[in-house]
Amino acid sequence: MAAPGKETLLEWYRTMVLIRRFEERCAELYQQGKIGGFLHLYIGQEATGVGIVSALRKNDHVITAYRDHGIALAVGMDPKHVMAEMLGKRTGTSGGKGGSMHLADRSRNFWGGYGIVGGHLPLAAGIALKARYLEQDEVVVCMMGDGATNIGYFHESLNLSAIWDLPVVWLVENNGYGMGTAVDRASGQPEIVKRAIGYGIKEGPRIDGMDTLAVHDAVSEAIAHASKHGPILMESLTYRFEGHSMGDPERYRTKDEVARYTEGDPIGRLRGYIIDQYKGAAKNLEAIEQEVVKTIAEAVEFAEDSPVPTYDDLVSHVYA
Ligand SMILES: Cc1ncc(C[n+]2csc(CCOP(=O)(O)OP(=O)(O)O)c2C)c(N)n1
Ligand SMILES: [Mg+2]
Repeated sequence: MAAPGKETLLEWYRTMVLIRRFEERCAELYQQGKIGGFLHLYIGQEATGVGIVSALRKNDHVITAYRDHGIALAVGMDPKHVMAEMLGKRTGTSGGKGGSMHLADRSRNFWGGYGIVGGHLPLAAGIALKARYLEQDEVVVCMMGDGATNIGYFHESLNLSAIWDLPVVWLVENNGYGMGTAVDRASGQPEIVKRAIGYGIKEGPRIDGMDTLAVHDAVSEAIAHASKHGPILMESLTYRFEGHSMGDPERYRTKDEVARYTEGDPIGRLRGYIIDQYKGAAKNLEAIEQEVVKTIAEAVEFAEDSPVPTYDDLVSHVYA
């Protein structure tokens, strides 16, 4: 696959730094009681999110679970309105009624943002069925955690995708744990891609999910496969640097293990690659870092200054 050029690499870098800084601020706002509910950070997994979104073609779709801030920002949702959603404000992307786990933007074919583990897999199959039925060349990339692969929806959705020949990339973000349970304690077959054989679908690769370029290339190939031949199951091997959600005491892993992974920080890796490839790119990277700090400050200001939903907002869009 052709190597991405400097502008593309800088754009990926910008997005990854934006996600990291956005979530660092979210953690602070959570501690201050300004963000309520659950907050699951994507920190450490940015290469996977940005690698995937950068591989989508114009009309492709992406759907994910509750660890969704990175995808929202990578598809280009405005950080101001995403931050307002985090704070439950009226100007938020779901009018302040969804919060952290329910970011979505139909205009960008980003279908959310779901809190029920595995609950979005049948929706991904449905979106793909629409494309297949209308003979549209659209692929759905359905991201899920390793934990979601042990839920009944996984079986139903992968089986349907096989018999209906649906254009889906089933993409497991394998970060080693489902809450505090390690993959090999939860899965009889911890090499999750091997389950493809049970459904008669293509067994895709297990890729280094900390390497943005590797994710981009592998997902581009998987999309090409899904578009021509139907479903494929692949894994991006990644790691979350923070706890499962805020307040996780993290008794299931050692500090040494976390330190080993943070040494291979995906943002640092992409930074190093760009500097190796392009002499003098350090100044571009620094400019991007400064610009992101400004973007986040503006997003927080916008969100804090925004009004909370009204009573009428509260009782609208409610199915009863
Ligand atoms: C159906 C269902 N069961 C249990 C939960 C509680 N729960 C929330 S997150 C989670 C772990 C999922 O882990 P994984 O799919 O690996 O995603 P990760 O958090 O690692 O991104 C569980 C069990 C839930 N939200 N939904
Ligand atoms: Mg997991």
